[in-house]
Amino acid sequence: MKVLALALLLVFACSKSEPPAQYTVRGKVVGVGPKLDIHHEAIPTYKHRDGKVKGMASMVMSFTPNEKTPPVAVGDLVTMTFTVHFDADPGTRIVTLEKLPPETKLGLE
Ligand SMILES: [Cu+2]
Repeated sequence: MKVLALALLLVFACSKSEPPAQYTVRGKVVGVGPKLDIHHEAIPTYKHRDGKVKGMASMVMSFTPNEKTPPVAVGDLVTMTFTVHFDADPGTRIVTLEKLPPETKLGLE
């Protein structure tokens, strides 16, 4: 039974081997905790779960930082690259994040 479970697990894992989609976007930090809440600009190239490019509007979303993510504060403007994992937790993971000059004009809605 254990072997079967392991086999199923492997099949499951292999079917999800497609690399997660990655996007680069600018935004403003609006919340800091274990996750960062970031009001991001629109992402026209965003692919939905069905694989179709439908874009994502400007909105506030939570992103999970990593050990290399520099400390940020509410109000900081940033540019970041993140990955989307539709069936995993966390679903949105920061890959790289850099602060932008505070005078940067962002298109937030
Ligand atoms: Cu979003």
